[in-house]
Amino acid sequence: ARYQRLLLTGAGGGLGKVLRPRLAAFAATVRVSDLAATLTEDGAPHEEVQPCDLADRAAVDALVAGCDAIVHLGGVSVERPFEEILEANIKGVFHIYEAARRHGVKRVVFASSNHVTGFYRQDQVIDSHDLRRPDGYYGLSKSYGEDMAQLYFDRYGIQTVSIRIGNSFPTAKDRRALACWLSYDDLTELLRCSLFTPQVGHTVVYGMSDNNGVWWNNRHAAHLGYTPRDSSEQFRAAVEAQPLPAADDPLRIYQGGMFTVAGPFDLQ
Ligand code: NAI
Ligand code: 15L
Repeated sequence: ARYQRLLLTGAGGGLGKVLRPRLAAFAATVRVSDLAATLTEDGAPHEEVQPCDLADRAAVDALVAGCDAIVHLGGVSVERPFEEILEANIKGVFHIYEAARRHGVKRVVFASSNHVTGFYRQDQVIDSHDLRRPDGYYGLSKSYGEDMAQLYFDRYGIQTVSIRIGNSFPTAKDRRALACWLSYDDLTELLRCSLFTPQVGHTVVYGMSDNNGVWWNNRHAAHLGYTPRDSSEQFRAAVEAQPLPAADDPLRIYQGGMFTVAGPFDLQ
């Protein structure tokens, strides 16, 4: 099965750029979107390029029209002042779901984040039913996005997989990343499972590779059939050659690492 037209938001970002060519396997046409300034690459033959600010409700409505699934990666991806998060992430995710409802889109994959539960300690193992403990405004906005997904499933039957992505970059760069790294190939496989598993309701899954010493148990997402193939072990020797952070360093204590101490952002 493939979709007719899949929307990718955040297409100009780190993960968006990696995923663009890979999504050709999942849909006949991929509509790629980001802020105009960020969406600089030309479209491939299978792509439609449509810049859009997620904070603009009418523009998002037009962006979603004609699509039959959405991979929503767009938004502020680090801790920032509340006002920035409010526009891109909180209003943005509302605009996406409202447009999905109006245009009959039945499947969304939402790029949530490990920062929804960032205040758990690194010596704890949690699953998606544990209480959320966002580590900042960014984590809070992803928590809100998950609640939005649940509401639009309960009311309108729009199904979502919220992927609480760990750390998805070419390599795992520190000890924290060894536990939560997600390779691009495993991310692609998790997207495939999220887009094509028939009944997902609203499923929350942690996005991680088959790493040693993980903090997350995906028992409540087993129906996705996601089996990671990669592991961060390949980076362990290089990482462990680095000095160990001090015992009271948030990077060593909390799952969310330094996000737990970003800010505050005072009025200027
Ligand atoms: P990124 O910051 O490279 O990409 C996000 C994109 O969203 C950017 O290109 C940015 O221009 C766009 N964007 C920001 N505000 C916007 C707005 N108002 N309207 C339209 N587009 C806007 O982040 P990355 O690493 O590619 O992550 C993609 C998604 O996955 C994000 O939602 C991020 O929160 C989430 N995620 C990523 C993780 C990672 O390890 N890469 C970990 C956890 C979550
Ligand atoms: C995230 O949510 C960010 O988007 C990404 O840039 C990384 O900082 C990642 O979490 C992480 O926790 O390492």
